Amino acid sequence: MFHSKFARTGIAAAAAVSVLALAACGGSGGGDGDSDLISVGFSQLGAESGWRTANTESVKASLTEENGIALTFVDAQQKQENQIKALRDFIAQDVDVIAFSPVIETGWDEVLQEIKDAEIPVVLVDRTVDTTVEDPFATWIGADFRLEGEMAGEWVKENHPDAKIFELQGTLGSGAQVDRQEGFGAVVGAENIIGQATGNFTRAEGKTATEAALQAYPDLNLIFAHNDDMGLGAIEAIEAAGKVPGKDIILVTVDGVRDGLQALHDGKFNFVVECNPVFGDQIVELIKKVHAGEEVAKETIVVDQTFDQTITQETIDARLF
Ligand code: GZL
Repeated sequence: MFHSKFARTGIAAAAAVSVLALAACGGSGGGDGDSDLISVGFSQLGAESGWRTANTESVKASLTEENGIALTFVDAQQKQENQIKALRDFIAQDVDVIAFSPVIETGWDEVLQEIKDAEIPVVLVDRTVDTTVEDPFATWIGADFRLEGEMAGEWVKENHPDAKIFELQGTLGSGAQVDRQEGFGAVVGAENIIGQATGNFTRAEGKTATEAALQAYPDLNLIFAHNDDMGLGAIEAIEAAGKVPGKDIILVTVDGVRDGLQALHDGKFNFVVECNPVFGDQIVELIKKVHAGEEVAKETIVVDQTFDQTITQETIDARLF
């Protein structure tokens, strides 16, 4: 996944050099100049899910003045045009560093080139980009979405090899949707997936998509949802149809937010692949290194784990999100 991502974005080994060059020519943007805080423009894609809410909380708790950051945080309500506007505003404000989580992978070429021309380094957060711009960002931090799909697929292959699978896709064209779908399909076999529809990573749209799926595919008996929120919406639709989630219809999801793990503990989900949103502290460290012109790893993988119905209430209660 990362090879294809880097290949897609044409990132050359020169990335490290370009970051050092930025520092050398003082091209790291001026921010307000006289402040010793690092001015950071952060474009968050939205507030669509429990995962995003936890991620935003982690970002805001870490990118603070006490940690040396002057943060401008903008929520895009899941609209790419809002993110692009925010990124252009950050250029106009001449921030020191730009960080953003792209709602979908494509459509960023123009603004990424404008950011590069303004010599403002980019820290890419969570979602991935597919761009022709050379060396578009200094570093990316997030989860291995393809592996998450593969882990979900391995559990299905092991425990429900003959399942008739319906796939609730995340936001179409987002890195999380593309790669989870690829990883899952590669393991279970595309021929075992009888239908797919997007629920846009939200509970409401996951419910609507599942209502339609239950009508269209009466024999479906397993749903792979690209996130917990769509899975929770699916539970509502399944129960409204007079069926028992976790029994009549097996539910496999990704994220591991509290509501999802509670559904797992209550027997309504069957398997959850974690996608940890709490990495604001790591983002701060990357921002400081990039701003200082230090070489940083091109990617930082946030480690995940998996959960099944043996999960305890104590484990759920002790979690950060
Ligand atoms: C994954 C993140 C996804 C979550 C969803 O890192 O991009 O977006 O899985 C969220 O809950 O909407």
